[in-house]
Amino acid sequence: MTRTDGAALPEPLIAALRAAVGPSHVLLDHDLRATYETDWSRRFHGVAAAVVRPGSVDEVTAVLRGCADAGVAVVPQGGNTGLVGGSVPRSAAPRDARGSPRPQVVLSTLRLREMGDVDQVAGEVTVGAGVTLGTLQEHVRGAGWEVGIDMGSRDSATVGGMVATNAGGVNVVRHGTMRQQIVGIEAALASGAVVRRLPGLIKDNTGYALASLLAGSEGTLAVVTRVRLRLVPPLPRRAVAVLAVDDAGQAAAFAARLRRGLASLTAAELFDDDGMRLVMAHTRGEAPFRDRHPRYLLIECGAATDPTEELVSAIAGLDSRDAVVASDEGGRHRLWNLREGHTESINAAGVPHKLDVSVPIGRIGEYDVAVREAIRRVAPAARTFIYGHVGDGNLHVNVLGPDPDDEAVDDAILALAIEFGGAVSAEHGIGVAKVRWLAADRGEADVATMRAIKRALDPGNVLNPGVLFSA
Ligand code: 2HG
Ligand code: ZN
Repeated sequence: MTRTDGAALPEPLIAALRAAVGPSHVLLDHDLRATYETDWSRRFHGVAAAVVRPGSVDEVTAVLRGCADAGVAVVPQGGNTGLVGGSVPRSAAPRDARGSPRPQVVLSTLRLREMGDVDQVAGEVTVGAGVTLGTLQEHVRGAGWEVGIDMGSRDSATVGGMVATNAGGVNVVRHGTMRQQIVGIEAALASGAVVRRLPGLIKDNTGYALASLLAGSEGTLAVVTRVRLRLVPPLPRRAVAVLAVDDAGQAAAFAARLRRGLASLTAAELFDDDGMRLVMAHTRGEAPFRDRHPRYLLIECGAATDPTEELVSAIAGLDSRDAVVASDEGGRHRLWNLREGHTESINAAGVPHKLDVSVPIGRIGEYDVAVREAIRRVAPAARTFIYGHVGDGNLHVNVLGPDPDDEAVDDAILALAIEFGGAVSAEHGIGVAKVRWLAADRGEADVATMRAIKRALDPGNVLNPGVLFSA
Protein backbone atom coordinates (compact mmCIF):
# COMPACT_ATOMS: atom_id res chain seq x y z
CA MET A 1 0.00 0.00 0.00
CA THR A 2 1.33 3.42 -0.86
CA ARG A 3 2.16 5.60 2.06
CA THR A 4 0.57 9.04 1.82
CA ASP A 5 1.12 11.97 4.13
CA GLY A 6 -1.55 12.41 6.75
CA ALA A 7 -3.26 15.73 7.33
CA ALA A 8 -2.04 17.65 10.40
CA LEU A 9 -4.08 18.16 13.57
CA PRO A 10 -5.49 21.59 14.41
CA GLU A 11 -3.44 23.26 17.19
CA PRO A 12 -6.43 23.58 19.60
CA LEU A 13 -7.00 19.82 19.34
CA ILE A 14 -3.33 19.09 20.11
CA ALA A 15 -3.64 21.29 23.19
CA ALA A 16 -6.87 19.55 24.23
CA LEU A 17 -5.33 16.09 23.79
CA ARG A 18 -2.27 17.11 25.82
CA ALA A 19 -4.51 18.45 28.55
CA ALA A 20 -6.55 15.24 28.53
CA VAL A 21 -3.79 12.59 28.65
CA GLY A 22 -0.63 14.51 29.56
CA PRO A 23 1.88 15.90 27.03
CA SER A 24 4.14 12.84 27.12
CA HIS A 25 1.28 10.66 25.86
CA VAL A 26 0.58 12.67 22.72
CA LEU A 27 3.20 11.44 20.24
CA LEU A 28 3.69 13.70 17.26
CA ASP A 29 7.25 12.85 16.36
CA HIS A 30 7.65 10.55 13.35
CA ASP A 31 10.09 8.18 15.08
CA LEU A 32 7.85 7.76 18.13
CA ARG A 33 4.78 7.11 15.98
CA ALA A 34 6.40 4.60 13.63
CA THR A 35 5.65 1.33 15.48
CA TYR A 36 1.98 2.31 15.74
CA GLU A 37 1.65 2.95 12.01
CA THR A 38 2.38 -0.50 10.54
CA ASP A 39 0.54 -3.67 11.50
CA TRP A 40 1.93 -7.13 12.18
CA SER A 41 1.50 -8.22 8.56
CA ARG A 42 3.76 -5.28 7.45
CA ARG A 43 1.41 -5.08 4.47
CA PHE A 44 -0.71 -2.28 5.93
CA HIS A 45 0.48 1.10 7.08
CA GLY A 46 -0.48 4.75 7.04
CA VAL A 47 0.44 8.02 8.68
CA ALA A 48 -1.04 9.07 12.02
CA ALA A 49 -1.20 12.78 12.77
CA ALA A 50 -0.64 11.72 16.37
CA VAL A 51 -0.63 8.70 18.64
CA VAL A 52 -2.55 9.34 21.86
CA ARG A 53 -2.24 7.08 24.89
CA PRO A 54 -5.05 7.64 27.40
CA GLY A 55 -4.64 6.09 30.84
CA SER A 56 -8.30 5.85 31.95
CA VAL A 57 -11.79 5.64 30.51
CA ASP A 58 -12.29 9.35 31.25
CA GLU A 59 -9.21 10.15 29.22
CA VAL A 60 -10.51 7.94 26.39
CA THR A 61 -13.80 9.82 26.31
CA ALA A 62 -11.97 13.17 26.33
CA VAL A 63 -9.89 12.06 23.33
CA LEU A 64 -12.97 10.83 21.49
CA ARG A 65 -14.94 14.03 22.15
CA GLY A 66 -12.03 16.23 21.04
CA CYS A 67 -11.47 14.26 17.84
CA ALA A 68 -15.19 14.03 17.05
CA ASP A 69 -15.61 17.81 17.45
CA ALA A 70 -12.62 18.45 15.18
CA GLY A 71 -13.74 15.93 12.51
CA VAL A 72 -10.63 13.83 13.12
CA ALA A 73 -10.71 10.05 12.61
CA VAL A 74 -9.73 7.77 15.51
CA VAL A 75 -8.03 4.43 14.94
CA PRO A 76 -8.23 2.35 18.16
CA GLN A 77 -5.20 0.13 18.66
CA GLY A 78 -4.26 -2.54 21.21
CA GLY A 79 -1.15 -4.70 20.75
CA ASN A 80 -1.17 -4.04 17.00
CA THR A 81 -0.98 -7.75 16.17
CA GLY A 82 -3.78 -7.43 13.60
CA LEU A 83 -3.18 -8.72 10.10
CA VAL A 84 -5.85 -6.95 8.04
CA GLY A 85 -4.95 -3.28 8.45
CA GLY A 86 -7.71 -2.58 10.98
CA SER A 87 -5.48 -1.25 13.76
CA VAL A 88 -3.29 1.19 11.82
CA PRO A 89 -4.07 4.42 9.95
CA ARG A 90 -5.43 4.06 6.44
CA SER A 91 -2.81 4.44 3.71
CA ALA A 92 -5.16 6.82 1.89
CA ALA A 93 -6.60 9.13 4.55
CA PRO A 94 -10.39 9.03 4.91
CA ARG A 95 -12.24 12.05 3.47
CA ASP A 96 -14.69 14.43 5.09
CA ALA A 97 -18.01 15.47 3.51
CA ARG A 98 -16.24 18.12 1.39
CA GLY A 99 -13.73 15.57 0.12
CA SER A 100 -10.77 16.87 2.15
CA PRO A 101 -8.45 14.32 3.83
CA ARG A 102 -9.21 13.82 7.53
CA PRO A 103 -6.30 13.52 9.93
CA GLN A 104 -6.10 10.17 11.72
CA VAL A 105 -5.22 9.74 15.39
CA VAL A 106 -4.18 6.36 16.74
CA LEU A 107 -5.77 5.82 20.16
CA SER A 108 -3.52 3.30 21.88
CA THR A 109 -5.11 1.37 24.75
CA LEU A 110 -1.78 0.10 26.08
CA ARG A 111 -1.96 2.24 29.24
CA LEU A 112 -5.32 0.78 30.28
CA ARG A 113 -3.59 -1.84 32.39
CA GLU A 114 -5.87 -2.20 35.41
CA MET A 115 -5.72 -5.75 36.73
CA GLY A 116 -8.62 -6.78 38.96
CA ASP A 117 -8.44 -9.51 41.58
CA VAL A 118 -9.72 -12.87 40.45
CA ASP A 119 -13.26 -13.38 41.74
CA GLN A 120 -12.87 -16.89 43.15
CA VAL A 121 -16.58 -17.44 43.64
CA ALA A 122 -17.65 -16.47 40.13
CA GLY A 123 -14.43 -17.59 38.40
CA GLU A 124 -14.13 -14.23 36.66
CA VAL A 125 -11.76 -11.29 36.40
CA THR A 126 -12.09 -7.67 35.23
CA VAL A 127 -9.10 -6.18 33.41
CA GLY A 128 -8.17 -3.08 31.45
CA ALA A 129 -8.25 -3.30 27.65
CA GLY A 130 -4.49 -2.80 27.40
CA VAL A 131 -3.51 -5.86 29.44
CA THR A 132 -1.79 -8.44 27.24
CA LEU A 133 -3.07 -11.99 27.10
CA GLY A 134 0.26 -13.25 28.45
CA THR A 135 0.08 -10.98 31.51
CA LEU A 136 -3.53 -11.98 32.11
CA GLN A 137 -2.66 -15.67 31.87
CA GLU A 138 0.08 -15.24 34.46
CA HIS A 139 -2.25 -13.31 36.75
CA VAL A 140 -5.11 -15.81 36.71
CA ARG A 141 -2.82 -18.85 36.89
CA GLY A 142 -1.47 -17.42 40.13
CA ALA A 143 -5.02 -17.58 41.44
CA GLY A 144 -5.62 -21.15 40.23
CA TRP A 145 -7.53 -20.39 37.03
CA GLU A 146 -6.93 -20.30 33.28
CA VAL A 147 -8.03 -18.04 30.39
CA GLY A 148 -10.21 -19.80 27.80
CA ILE A 149 -8.25 -18.27 24.90
CA ASP A 150 -4.64 -18.84 23.92
CA MET A 151 -2.69 -17.89 20.82
CA GLY A 152 0.83 -17.38 19.52
CA SER A 153 0.70 -13.56 19.83
CA ARG A 154 -0.08 -13.81 23.57
CA ASP A 155 2.79 -11.53 24.67
CA SER A 156 1.62 -8.58 22.55
CA ALA A 157 -2.09 -9.07 21.85
CA THR A 158 -4.28 -7.13 24.31
CA VAL A 159 -7.59 -8.08 25.84
CA GLY A 160 -9.31 -5.04 24.24
CA GLY A 161 -8.00 -5.92 20.80
CA MET A 162 -9.03 -9.53 21.31
CA VAL A 163 -12.58 -8.39 22.07
CA ALA A 164 -12.64 -5.97 19.13
CA THR A 165 -11.57 -8.76 16.76
CA ASN A 166 -13.40 -11.59 18.54
CA ALA A 167 -10.07 -13.42 18.70
CA GLY A 168 -9.98 -17.18 18.27
CA GLY A 169 -6.63 -18.92 18.71
CA VAL A 170 -5.75 -22.51 19.46
CA ASN A 171 -8.32 -23.50 22.10
CA VAL A 172 -11.56 -22.55 20.34
CA VAL A 173 -12.31 -26.24 19.82
CA ARG A 174 -12.53 -26.47 23.63
CA HIS A 175 -13.68 -23.07 24.95
CA GLY A 176 -15.07 -21.07 22.00
CA THR A 177 -13.96 -17.64 20.76
CA MET A 178 -13.39 -14.43 22.74
CA ARG A 179 -17.09 -13.54 22.50
CA GLN A 180 -17.88 -16.63 24.57
CA GLN A 181 -15.46 -15.56 27.34
CA ILE A 182 -16.94 -12.09 27.86
CA VAL A 183 -19.32 -11.62 30.78
CA GLY A 184 -19.10 -7.83 30.99
CA ILE A 185 -17.74 -4.82 29.18
CA GLU A 186 -17.02 -1.12 29.50
CA ALA A 187 -16.63 0.85 26.28
CA ALA A 188 -16.53 4.48 25.18
CA LEU A 189 -18.67 5.54 22.22
CA ALA A 190 -17.72 8.21 19.69
CA SER A 191 -20.10 10.61 21.46
CA GLY A 192 -18.07 10.24 24.64
CA ALA A 193 -20.86 8.24 26.33
CA VAL A 194 -19.72 5.14 28.21
CA VAL A 195 -21.60 1.85 28.18
CA ARG A 196 -20.73 -0.23 31.21
CA ARG A 197 -22.02 -3.57 32.46
CA LEU A 198 -19.45 -5.32 34.62
CA PRO A 199 -21.15 -7.33 37.35
CA GLY A 200 -20.30 -10.50 35.45
CA LEU A 201 -23.71 -12.10 35.38
CA ILE A 202 -23.62 -15.45 33.61
CA LYS A 203 -27.28 -15.08 32.71
CA ASP A 204 -28.37 -11.60 31.68
CA ASN A 205 -31.23 -11.19 29.24
CA THR A 206 -31.82 -7.57 30.08
CA GLY A 207 -31.98 -5.95 26.67
CA TYR A 208 -29.53 -6.03 23.79
CA ALA A 209 -26.25 -7.88 24.39
CA LEU A 210 -23.92 -4.93 23.76
CA ALA A 211 -20.81 -6.87 24.73
CA SER A 212 -21.56 -9.46 22.05
CA LEU A 213 -22.17 -6.71 19.51
CA LEU A 214 -18.86 -5.02 20.30
CA ALA A 215 -17.01 -8.33 20.05
CA GLY A 216 -15.82 -8.42 16.45
CA SER A 217 -16.82 -4.81 15.71
CA GLU A 218 -13.15 -4.03 14.88
CA GLY A 219 -13.05 -0.62 16.58
CA THR A 220 -15.85 0.77 14.42
CA LEU A 221 -18.49 1.14 17.15
CA ALA A 222 -16.66 1.92 20.40
CA VAL A 223 -13.32 1.81 22.19
CA VAL A 224 -13.33 -1.11 24.62
CA THR A 225 -11.79 0.06 27.90
CA ARG A 226 -12.46 -2.76 30.41
CA VAL A 227 -13.57 -6.35 30.08
CA ARG A 228 -14.88 -8.93 32.52
CA LEU A 229 -13.97 -12.45 31.49
CA ARG A 230 -15.11 -15.83 32.57
CA LEU A 231 -12.21 -18.10 33.52
CA VAL A 232 -11.87 -21.82 33.00
CA PRO A 233 -10.43 -24.48 35.31
CA PRO A 234 -6.72 -25.11 34.73
CA LEU A 235 -5.74 -28.29 32.91
CA PRO A 236 -2.24 -28.67 34.32
CA ARG A 237 -1.32 -32.00 32.75
CA ARG A 238 -0.78 -31.82 29.01
CA ALA A 239 0.12 -34.15 26.18
CA VAL A 240 0.74 -33.26 22.55
CA ALA A 241 0.82 -35.47 19.46
CA VAL A 242 1.72 -34.72 15.88
CA LEU A 243 0.23 -37.09 13.33
CA ALA A 244 1.49 -37.37 9.78
CA VAL A 245 -1.51 -37.52 7.45
CA ASP A 246 -2.29 -37.88 3.74
CA ASP A 247 -4.11 -34.61 3.23
CA ALA A 248 -6.07 -31.82 4.90
CA GLY A 249 -9.32 -33.75 4.56
CA GLN A 250 -7.90 -36.64 6.54
CA ALA A 251 -6.64 -34.20 9.20
CA ALA A 252 -10.15 -32.69 9.48
CA ALA A 253 -11.77 -36.13 9.67
CA PHE A 254 -9.33 -37.26 12.40
CA ALA A 255 -9.92 -34.03 14.33
CA ALA A 256 -13.68 -34.57 14.12
CA ARG A 257 -13.35 -38.12 15.48
CA LEU A 258 -11.12 -36.95 18.31
CA ARG A 259 -13.57 -34.17 19.23
CA ARG A 260 -16.16 -36.84 19.77
CA GLY A 261 -14.00 -39.47 21.43
CA LEU A 262 -11.24 -37.63 23.29
CA ALA A 263 -12.74 -35.73 26.21
CA SER A 264 -9.47 -33.98 27.08
CA LEU A 265 -8.95 -32.48 23.58
CA THR A 266 -7.88 -28.82 23.75
CA ALA A 267 -6.47 -28.15 20.27
CA ALA A 268 -6.49 -29.64 16.75
CA GLU A 269 -4.12 -27.81 14.40
CA LEU A 270 -3.03 -28.38 10.82
CA PHE A 271 0.14 -27.53 8.90
CA ASP A 272 1.78 -28.63 5.69
CA ASP A 273 5.28 -29.92 4.95
CA ASP A 274 6.52 -26.72 3.23
CA GLY A 275 5.43 -24.68 6.23
CA MET A 276 7.07 -27.07 8.67
CA ARG A 277 10.36 -27.00 6.72
CA LEU A 278 10.31 -23.21 6.74
CA VAL A 279 9.70 -23.11 10.50
CA MET A 280 12.46 -25.67 11.11
CA ALA A 281 14.92 -23.65 9.06
CA HIS A 282 13.97 -20.36 10.72
CA THR A 283 13.86 -21.62 14.30
CA ARG A 284 16.49 -24.36 13.95
CA GLY A 285 13.86 -26.89 15.05
CA GLU A 286 14.00 -30.65 14.66
CA ALA A 287 11.86 -32.71 12.28
CA PRO A 288 9.43 -34.90 14.22
CA PHE A 289 9.65 -37.70 11.63
CA ARG A 290 12.40 -39.25 9.55
CA ASP A 291 10.26 -39.15 6.39
CA ARG A 292 8.41 -36.21 4.88
CA HIS A 293 4.61 -36.31 4.78
CA PRO A 294 2.04 -34.16 2.98
CA ARG A 295 0.25 -32.71 6.05
CA TYR A 296 0.50 -32.80 9.83
CA LEU A 297 -2.18 -32.71 12.51
CA LEU A 298 -1.20 -31.48 15.97
CA ILE A 299 -3.41 -32.64 18.81
CA GLU A 300 -3.19 -31.35 22.36
CA CYS A 301 -4.94 -32.77 25.40
CA GLY A 302 -5.26 -31.14 28.81
CA ALA A 303 -6.60 -32.61 32.04
CA ALA A 304 -6.18 -32.66 35.82
CA THR A 305 -4.37 -35.98 35.52
CA ASP A 306 -1.92 -37.08 32.84
CA PRO A 307 -3.87 -37.48 29.56
CA THR A 308 -1.03 -39.21 27.67
CA GLU A 309 -2.53 -42.67 27.81
CA GLU A 310 -5.91 -41.44 26.65
CA LEU A 311 -4.27 -39.56 23.77
CA VAL A 312 -2.12 -42.52 22.73
CA SER A 313 -5.06 -44.87 22.69
CA ALA A 314 -7.24 -42.39 20.75
CA ILE A 315 -4.67 -41.87 18.02
CA ALA A 316 -3.91 -45.59 17.84
CA GLY A 317 -7.42 -45.97 16.45
CA LEU A 318 -6.63 -43.61 13.57
CA ASP A 319 -5.00 -44.73 10.40
CA SER A 320 -2.25 -42.09 10.35
CA ARG A 321 1.03 -42.44 8.42
CA ASP A 322 3.08 -41.86 11.58
CA ALA A 323 2.75 -40.20 14.98
CA VAL A 324 4.87 -38.74 17.78
CA VAL A 325 3.70 -37.94 21.30
CA ALA A 326 5.27 -35.68 23.92
CA SER A 327 4.23 -35.21 27.53
CA ASP A 328 7.29 -33.42 28.92
CA GLU A 329 7.40 -29.66 28.67
CA GLY A 330 10.38 -29.46 26.29
CA GLY A 331 8.93 -32.04 23.91
CA ARG A 332 5.50 -30.41 23.89
CA HIS A 333 7.07 -27.03 23.24
CA ARG A 334 9.12 -28.40 20.33
CA LEU A 335 6.00 -29.86 18.71
CA TRP A 336 3.93 -26.69 19.27
CA ASN A 337 6.74 -24.61 17.82
CA LEU A 338 6.27 -26.37 14.48
CA ARG A 339 2.79 -24.85 14.32
CA GLU A 340 3.15 -21.59 16.24
CA GLY A 341 6.39 -20.70 14.45
CA HIS A 342 4.59 -20.29 11.10
CA THR A 343 3.66 -16.58 11.29
CA GLU A 344 7.13 -15.46 12.33
CA SER A 345 8.95 -17.75 9.88
CA ILE A 346 6.81 -16.72 6.91
CA ASN A 347 7.18 -13.03 7.84
CA ALA A 348 10.94 -13.49 7.89
CA ALA A 349 10.82 -14.82 4.32
CA GLY A 350 8.83 -11.91 2.84
CA VAL A 351 5.62 -9.88 3.07
CA PRO A 352 2.90 -12.52 2.80
CA HIS A 353 -0.68 -12.31 1.65
CA LYS A 354 -2.56 -13.67 4.67
CA LEU A 355 -6.12 -14.90 4.41
CA ASP A 356 -7.91 -16.53 7.33
CA VAL A 357 -10.88 -18.32 5.88
CA SER A 358 -13.56 -20.51 7.42
CA VAL A 359 -14.67 -23.56 5.50
CA PRO A 360 -17.32 -26.13 6.49
CA ILE A 361 -15.25 -28.78 8.27
CA GLY A 362 -16.46 -31.55 5.97
CA ARG A 363 -15.10 -29.66 2.92
CA ILE A 364 -11.63 -28.75 4.20
CA GLY A 365 -9.82 -31.39 2.13
CA GLU A 366 -11.56 -30.31 -1.05
CA TYR A 367 -10.88 -26.63 -0.32
CA ASP A 368 -7.19 -27.26 0.38
CA VAL A 369 -6.79 -28.84 -3.06
CA ALA A 370 -8.92 -26.27 -4.90
CA VAL A 371 -7.32 -23.22 -3.30
CA ARG A 372 -3.79 -24.37 -4.10
CA GLU A 373 -4.87 -24.87 -7.71
CA ALA A 374 -6.55 -21.42 -7.80
CA ILE A 375 -3.40 -19.76 -6.43
CA ARG A 376 -1.24 -21.59 -8.98
CA ARG A 377 -3.46 -20.23 -11.76
CA VAL A 378 -3.10 -16.57 -10.75
CA ALA A 379 0.43 -16.68 -9.31
CA PRO A 380 2.29 -19.73 -10.65
CA ALA A 381 5.58 -18.85 -8.91
CA ALA A 382 4.04 -18.14 -5.49
CA ARG A 383 4.82 -20.19 -2.37
CA THR A 384 1.69 -21.27 -0.51
CA PHE A 385 1.48 -22.36 3.13
CA ILE A 386 -1.79 -23.57 4.61
CA TYR A 387 -2.10 -24.06 8.34
CA GLY A 388 -4.59 -23.32 11.05
CA HIS A 389 -7.25 -24.48 13.42
CA VAL A 390 -8.60 -27.49 11.58
CA GLY A 391 -10.87 -28.46 14.48
CA ASP A 392 -12.78 -25.17 13.90
CA GLY A 393 -12.70 -25.24 10.09
CA ASN A 394 -10.35 -22.22 10.08
CA LEU A 395 -7.49 -22.27 7.59
CA HIS A 396 -4.74 -19.65 7.34
CA VAL A 397 -3.75 -19.42 3.69
CA ASN A 398 -0.44 -17.56 3.40
CA VAL A 399 1.07 -16.73 0.02
CA LEU A 400 4.58 -15.41 -0.56
CA GLY A 401 5.61 -13.92 -3.86
CA PRO A 402 2.95 -11.61 -5.30
CA ASP A 403 3.46 -7.90 -4.73
CA PRO A 404 1.68 -6.66 -1.55
CA ASP A 405 -0.59 -4.45 -3.71
CA ASP A 406 -1.53 -7.25 -6.11
CA GLU A 407 -4.84 -8.62 -4.85
CA ALA A 408 -5.34 -11.39 -7.41
CA VAL A 409 -4.41 -14.19 -5.00
CA ASP A 410 -6.51 -12.68 -2.22
CA ASP A 411 -9.50 -12.59 -4.54
CA ALA A 412 -8.99 -16.18 -5.68
CA ILE A 413 -8.74 -17.47 -2.09
CA LEU A 414 -11.73 -15.52 -0.79
CA ALA A 415 -14.00 -16.23 -3.77
CA LEU A 416 -13.39 -19.92 -3.27
CA ALA A 417 -14.15 -19.71 0.46
CA ILE A 418 -17.56 -18.22 -0.36
CA GLU A 419 -18.14 -20.78 -3.12
CA PHE A 420 -17.47 -23.53 -0.57
CA GLY A 421 -20.05 -22.09 1.85
CA GLY A 422 -17.38 -20.66 4.16
CA ALA A 423 -16.51 -17.15 5.33
CA VAL A 424 -13.87 -14.64 4.20
CA SER A 425 -12.74 -14.15 7.77
CA ALA A 426 -12.62 -16.75 10.50
CA GLU A 427 -10.72 -14.78 13.12
CA HIS A 428 -8.68 -11.80 11.86
CA GLY A 429 -11.68 -9.76 10.70
CA ILE A 430 -12.39 -7.63 7.65
CA GLY A 431 -10.13 -4.68 8.49
CA VAL A 432 -9.36 -2.71 5.36
CA ALA A 433 -8.08 -5.81 3.58
CA LYS A 434 -11.44 -7.43 2.84
CA VAL A 435 -13.89 -4.54 2.66
CA ARG A 436 -14.69 -5.44 -0.94
CA TRP A 437 -15.64 -8.90 0.22
CA LEU A 438 -18.03 -8.10 3.06
CA ALA A 439 -21.16 -7.81 0.91
CA ALA A 440 -20.16 -10.76 -1.27
CA ASP A 441 -20.00 -12.91 1.86
CA ARG A 442 -22.78 -11.47 4.04
CA GLY A 443 -25.25 -10.16 1.44
CA GLU A 444 -26.81 -6.70 1.03
CA ALA A 445 -29.38 -6.99 3.82
CA ASP A 446 -26.77 -7.92 6.44
CA VAL A 447 -24.45 -5.11 5.37
CA ALA A 448 -27.30 -2.56 5.37
CA THR A 449 -28.15 -3.65 8.94
CA MET A 450 -24.52 -3.31 9.98
CA ARG A 451 -24.33 0.16 8.42
CA ALA A 452 -27.50 1.19 10.28
CA ILE A 453 -25.90 0.12 13.58
CA LYS A 454 -22.71 1.99 12.67
CA ARG A 455 -24.67 5.17 11.83
CA ALA A 456 -26.64 4.97 15.06
CA LEU A 457 -23.57 4.61 17.29
CA ASP A 458 -21.09 6.71 15.32
CA PRO A 459 -22.97 9.17 13.09
CA GLY A 460 -19.82 11.22 12.40
CA ASN A 461 -17.87 8.11 11.29
CA VAL A 462 -15.15 8.97 13.82
CA LEU A 463 -14.20 5.42 14.76
CA ASN A 464 -12.01 3.48 12.36
CA PRO A 465 -13.42 4.84 9.07
CA GLY A 466 -12.50 2.58 6.19
CA VAL A 467 -12.63 -0.58 8.30
CA LEU A 468 -15.51 -2.96 7.48
CA PHE A 469 -17.07 -0.39 5.11
CA SER A 470 -15.36 1.93 2.63
CA ALA A 471 -14.91 5.32 4.31
C1 2HG B 1 -2.33 -18.21 13.92
O1 2HG B 1 -3.24 -19.01 14.03
C2 2HG B 1 -2.64 -16.77 13.78
O2 2HG B 1 -1.13 -18.57 13.99
C3 2HG B 1 -1.86 -16.09 12.63
O3 2HG B 1 -3.99 -16.56 13.62
C4 2HG B 1 -2.21 -16.64 11.29
O4 2HG B 1 -0.09 -16.08 10.38
C5 2HG B 1 -1.28 -16.20 10.16
O5 2HG B 1 -1.75 -16.05 9.02
ZN1 ZN C 1 -5.17 -18.38 13.87
